[in-house]
Amino acid sequence: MTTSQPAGVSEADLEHLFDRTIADDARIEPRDWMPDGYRKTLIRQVAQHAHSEIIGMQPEGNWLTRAPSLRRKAILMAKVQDEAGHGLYLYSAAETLGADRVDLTVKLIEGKQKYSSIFNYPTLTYADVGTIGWLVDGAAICNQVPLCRSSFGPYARAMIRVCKEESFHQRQGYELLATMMRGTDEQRAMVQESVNRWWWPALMMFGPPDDKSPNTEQSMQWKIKRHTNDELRQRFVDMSMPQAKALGVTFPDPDLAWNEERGSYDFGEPDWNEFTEVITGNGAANAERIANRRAAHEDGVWVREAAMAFAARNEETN
Ligand code: FAQ
Repeated sequence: MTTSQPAGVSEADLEHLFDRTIADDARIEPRDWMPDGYRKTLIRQVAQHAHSEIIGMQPEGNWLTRAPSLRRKAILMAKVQDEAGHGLYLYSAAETLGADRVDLTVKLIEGKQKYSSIFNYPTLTYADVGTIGWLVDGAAICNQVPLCRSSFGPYARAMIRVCKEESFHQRQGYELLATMMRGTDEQRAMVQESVNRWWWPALMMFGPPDDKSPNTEQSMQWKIKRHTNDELRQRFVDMSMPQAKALGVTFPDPDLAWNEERGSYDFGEPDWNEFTEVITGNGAANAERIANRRAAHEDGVWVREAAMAFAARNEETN
């Protein structure tokens, strides 16, 4: 990893320029000088984000062969492919920071880097496809729209396109659930049961509470993050409640209630022990997700070798 330091310019001057760029709300670009901690934090967050998009293909991918119609199958296939694309933009953004894509994947499959807790829950019914679109993509949008203003240029720009696609994902999930809610009692029950399972894990996507989040303060100072985990969680609850009412479902939280004074919903505490278990590898689907990712990585060896050989031959002939 290198830090550009033009000859004759002191580290203090570069740091000053970096601080001014952040204070002015301008973007840090890959060739700019940046503190090692800033680079390290970004690689950590962007890699975790990239891994989440790629691992996140699995829960919904589970229903591709069993989608109930050609139309639903085409929508789902497009959505899952979009997630692959998001992973690729994000690995590219990590590469601009000096990270190596294969190295990041190896760290993921060796359990040295995290991915979002949400993808360690199984998709038990077809309604889960709709609920993931509505709540999981909904939470992802809530978290990622502010990241379009993140201080690191390539990450912020990647987020603009990602958010546009996530909005389509959220709409297709909502539309799927709305269709099921207009169906039979059995379908309505299937939707409610699915929402009951995904609500709390969706709230956990925003990360631990602010007083237990070791990275938030520094990431906010660097304007990598623009809001705290709790601020975004609250925004998500407020955004989801009217949608749930329109859909005709409830969330499994007896403490959910409108707070007139705050102009927001009060809500209960997620089970943070469960969150810790899931992010330390003990969730229902962790082992399966990583085993699948490892197999795909190993199956892809010949493709990577062929691509490298092709690139090397092109270089020789040019
Ligand atoms: N899961 O100090 P903080 C998607 C870790 S994409 C697992 O608060 P930070 C699209 C955290 O890394 C979903 N680990 O950390 C889609 C840290 O561990 P470390 C992914 C979590 O970074 C939809 C430790 O806990 N989105 O859904 C989680 O300031 C459908 C302490 O936490 C992003 O990655 C968690 N939920 O804030 C795809 C968005 N939360 O690294 C397919 C970008 C926290 O120190 C289908 N990331 N941890 O060992 C972010 O905004 C932030 O990284 C947070 C965490 C908010 C996730």
